[in-house]
Amino acid sequence: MLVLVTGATSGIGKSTAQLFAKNGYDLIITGRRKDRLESVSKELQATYKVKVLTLCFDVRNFSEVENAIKSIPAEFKNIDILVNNAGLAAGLSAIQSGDLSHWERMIDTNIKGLLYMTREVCKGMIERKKGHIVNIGSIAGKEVYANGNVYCATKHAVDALNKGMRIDLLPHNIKVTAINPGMVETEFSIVRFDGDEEKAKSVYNGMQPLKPEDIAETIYWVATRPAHVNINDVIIMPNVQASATNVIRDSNAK
Ligand code: NDP
Ligand code: 8X3
Repeated sequence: MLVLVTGATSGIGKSTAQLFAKNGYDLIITGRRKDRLESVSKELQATYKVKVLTLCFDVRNFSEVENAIKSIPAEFKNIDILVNNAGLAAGLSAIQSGDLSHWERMIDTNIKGLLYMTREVCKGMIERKKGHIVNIGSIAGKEVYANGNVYCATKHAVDALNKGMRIDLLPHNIKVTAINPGMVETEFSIVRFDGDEEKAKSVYNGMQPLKPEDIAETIYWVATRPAHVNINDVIIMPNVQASATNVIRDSNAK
């Protein structure tokens, strides 16, 4: 079995690649940071003796996506599972003061990148009449919170695309699932706050967020259900988080 994970250089994508490799799956891992891709690939091959192909490209650029998928050698062509994970939040501002470059980055990565990858990878799945696409949405795709406007809109788009894809790909025996996490401690908040590590850390002050491994386990679980079962949609939260903004924190935490 072969899994393609986008955004496997960090966080949820990296943990997902590790868990599938541990279970004997071959992998295609993608991201923009070549050095990180190579080191994840070396680790997976050495530890788990699986085959790993690295593809270094930006999901926002359709010709890069198209060329990367065309360049895949025969032994890696039959992708069984696509995990559309690459994504980000950039900034947290009221709509009237949003940074345009943040908006473009989120829309281009979270919506257009996911669409480009799906379009190119599902062609082979349709030919083989078999496949599974797992889209990483968010609690931000189910609810909207103050200053989250555009990020929430991109994840609401993922929610809609997840449903649309499932309908369109139904005649082709392709399963489609969305995993929608609450707070997960990865590089997500560091990216959101443009590299401000202190600010990023404070997001998780006095609470236990999810770990990327928790999401990897959920992705692995949905991908290993029997052929007649599809998990449509999962919302997974830290036990101290009831909704996007209702979080119980230890009052002694700094
Ligand atoms: P990380 O920042 O740790 O990982 C993001 C990954 O996406 C990296 O591997 C990065 O690789 C890749 N990526 C980002 N932009 C691009 C791009 N333009 N082209 C290719 N790859 C790209 O964050 P997470 O692991 O937390 O995020 C993974 C997904 O989970 C995202 O879709 C996020 O929205 C979602 N999510 C996260 C939550 C959280 O609280 N952490 C909660 C809910 C959903 P590189 O930089 O090398 O290109
Ligand atoms: C990430 C979770 O609540 O920061 O998608 O939007 S949240």
